[in-house]
Amino acid sequence: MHRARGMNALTFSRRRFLGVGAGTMAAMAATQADSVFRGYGAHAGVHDPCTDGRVVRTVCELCFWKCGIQAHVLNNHVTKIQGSPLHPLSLGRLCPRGTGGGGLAHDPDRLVRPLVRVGPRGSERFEAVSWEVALGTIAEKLEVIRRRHGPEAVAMFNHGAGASWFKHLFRAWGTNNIAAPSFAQCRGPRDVAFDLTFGAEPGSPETLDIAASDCLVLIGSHLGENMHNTQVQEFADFVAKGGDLIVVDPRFSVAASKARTWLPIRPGTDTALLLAWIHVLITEGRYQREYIERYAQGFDELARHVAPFTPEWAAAETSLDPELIRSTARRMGAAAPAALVHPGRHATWYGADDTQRSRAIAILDALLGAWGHRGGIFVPAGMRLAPYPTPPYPSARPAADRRPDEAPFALEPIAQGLRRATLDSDPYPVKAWFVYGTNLIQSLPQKAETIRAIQSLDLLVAVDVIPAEIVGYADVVLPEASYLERYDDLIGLSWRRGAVALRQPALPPLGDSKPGWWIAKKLGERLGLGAYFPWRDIDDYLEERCRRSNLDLATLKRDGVIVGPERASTVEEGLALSFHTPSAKIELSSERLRERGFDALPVYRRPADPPAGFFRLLYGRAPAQTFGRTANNRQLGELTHGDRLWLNASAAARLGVRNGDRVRMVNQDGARSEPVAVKVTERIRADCVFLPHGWGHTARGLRYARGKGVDDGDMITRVDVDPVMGGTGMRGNFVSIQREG
Ligand SMILES: Nc1nc2c(c(=O)[nH]1)N[C@H]1C(S)=C(S)[C@@H](COP(=O)(O)OP(=O)(O)OC[C@H]3O[C@@H](n4cnc5c(=O)[nH]c(N)nc54)[C@H](O)[C@@H]3O)O[C@H]1N2
Ligand SMILES: Nc1nc2c(c(=O)[nH]1)N[C@H]1C(S)=C(S)[C@@H](COP(=O)(O)OP(=O)(O)OC[C@H]3O[C@@H](n4cnc5c(=O)[nH]c(N)nc54)[C@H](O)[C@@H]3O)O[C@H]1N2
Ligand code: SF4
Ligand SMILES: [Mo]
Repeated sequence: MHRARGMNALTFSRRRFLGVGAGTMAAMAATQADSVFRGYGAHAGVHDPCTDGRVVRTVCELCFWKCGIQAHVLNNHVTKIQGSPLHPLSLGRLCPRGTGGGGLAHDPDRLVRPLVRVGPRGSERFEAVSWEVALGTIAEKLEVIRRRHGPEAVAMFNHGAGASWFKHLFRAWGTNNIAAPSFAQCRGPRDVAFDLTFGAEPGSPETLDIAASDCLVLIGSHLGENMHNTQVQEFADFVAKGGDLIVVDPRFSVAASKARTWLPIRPGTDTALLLAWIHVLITEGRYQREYIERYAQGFDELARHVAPFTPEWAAAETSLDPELIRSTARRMGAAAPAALVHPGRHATWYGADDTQRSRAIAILDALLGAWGHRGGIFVPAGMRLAPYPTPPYPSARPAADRRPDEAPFALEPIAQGLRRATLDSDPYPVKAWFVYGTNLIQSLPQKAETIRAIQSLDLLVAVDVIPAEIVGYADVVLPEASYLERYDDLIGLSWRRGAVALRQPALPPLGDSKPGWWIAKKLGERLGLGAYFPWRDIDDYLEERCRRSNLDLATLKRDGVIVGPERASTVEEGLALSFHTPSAKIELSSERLRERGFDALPVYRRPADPPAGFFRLLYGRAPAQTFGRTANNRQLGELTHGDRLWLNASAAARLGVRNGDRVRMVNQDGARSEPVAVKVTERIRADCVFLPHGWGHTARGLRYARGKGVDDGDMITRVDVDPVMGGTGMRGNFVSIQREG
């Protein structure tokens, strides 16, 4: 029955999604007239066959940006999803992924029953069980682990808004081993660098005043392929008004195609370019002198440090024209303080110098006066959200992810460090993984290590919505209701004005899937942690939190969001700047780094060149996909059937490879990929290839995605770890291209 619901919705909504012709629409309206138009009073005068008038305002979870959406519901199907006009992150519009949420809710491959493993780990052989049995099994095994090794022997991995219930559960249980690949495999270096420099992170969502900027510099950030909705909307406004766009990318990205200047940099040499830009701004006196004198420390040391880094020096490293390096710096200086070097997001590129490269970006932004100025980085406001009172968490040993002195500036536990501790029990054993909403097999580099660690566990639990690769290794699988079928905790937003949003169900949970809040509470009660879950149900929880936070739950349910009062977020609006660093200033030169034995100012280190016959493997995003999590989504999958490997046209000619040919990659360690189709293009340098991440699924249950494209992770056998914060640089892998057949 549940399958049937999925299939119906699928065929119906897919036609909608692709935009059916008027004739088909009329035919469908005729056959569905009764159910569609009866009771359609809510939008009098507008006949929209996608809905019976029920529109639920809630929050997207097709990625982690948390846009407000309006889900249109017809006969228990989500037929259309639009951007909520009330939500500050969507402003009535969505990215392509967000519109395809129905393809997840109605995915015929959804997990709909709790499962217990019956074959060896990884065999994907399970037996369906009741929630009683599934939760009982987990609780029993966790208790044994606690008795033998202590509560810290449990690690929790997570991603997404729904993880909050489980973070609460495991803090109450007594472990600090809670990590997300979105730190050490993503934004960690950037967050640490901005924190060291400005005493604050650029935030998620990044608080960038893109639309108001006069000059925007994108280093790698491939907006338009990276589809973070609000940024892309502001970027479109910026381009439309003729803003000066400078894009640094070895690939002619979508963003590069909108730029006044594209700088096709030699991969891995960005720090050299950044140092030269700093050099030009300082030696030509084009930085924001008053701002720096007032707010920054370490300027003289910085000026001395960059003196040798002329554009000519950087040209030799980056392969860019020195005059272009000089003129682009002058353009930034002329637009400042309405000039912005995007801090980036996925910053774990080359490992050793990732935090330092991000530091160079932060320093450049400081010289431009970007922090706190209109057209730069605005200072966000939040909204006060009172917690539902629960007992304090027990004290727990420090996380097992790092040895003494390792990655001293990590702001969160590092995911691959927990994997390492699982394998060597140093400083103490890790025996169970509880995995919520992260497909560790694809998102942690060095897949073989991940599988080895998993095979050594006493317990692996996966909470997911579809049978992703990680699910196939779990001992117990807990099917969560999709984001369109559940309440989650209140979602606070720090933005130009603070806001609080509500995720609420548009549909009942599919099959026997359950919302995360319910799963965490039931498991908590079995583990003797009932005092940490004193709410009767989600209504009780939300009502109490809203009451304590002075928010009206009925308004939240109606609008999906409550936006806070106007407040100054830039100097131009009257904001007084303050910096939460030890010196209370912007730290151009970082004493904190120096004290721990790191360079106080960014130093450029030349990356290794690809050996003869090899290309550097670069990876990134495709507009209609989120990592691997949307590959099985029939609506979004219609748009990208797997993805192609970008190869430079002259390199392709040399190799005798034509557009569309299938090739295999073989990396420097001999790892061989499955066959992948080639996109032969002038849009990438000849020393690298590019692959969108998120394909190459192997899980049997992903009937639609399985076997499409290849996983960049299969070629990432080497990582270079950032000594400052433990990020895994994943772009130090080289591949040769071998023709198939
Ligand atoms: N559609 C879609 N959008 C997404 C996501 C998604 O899954 N799908 N995920 C979101 C998440 S979590 C993140 S972290 C972001 C990631 O997206 P971003 O942070 O914008 O991009 P990166 O992954 O850092 O970099 C990818 C780009 O860097 C270029 N590049 C590679 N090597 C170098 C180099 O050495 N120097 C320079 N200058 N450029 C280089 C690549 O050609 C590519 O264009 O995207 C977000 N947006
Ligand atoms: N090789 C390589 N590795 C990378 C990257 C790369 O580009 N290449 N990118 C890195 C980056 S930037 C990031 S942020 C990380 C992201 O990596 P992850 O955090 O692993 O993110 P996803 O791939 O989106 O995995 C999400 C999992 O959550 C499940 N899921 C989706 N919705 C729900 C839900 O509502 N509830 C539950 N319980 N589960 C749900 C999906 O089915 C999927 O199994 O990966 C990093 N690792
Ligand atoms: S950026 Fe797209 S996928 Fe991400 S939350 Fe917004 S609409 Fe959803
Ligand atoms: Mo990310």
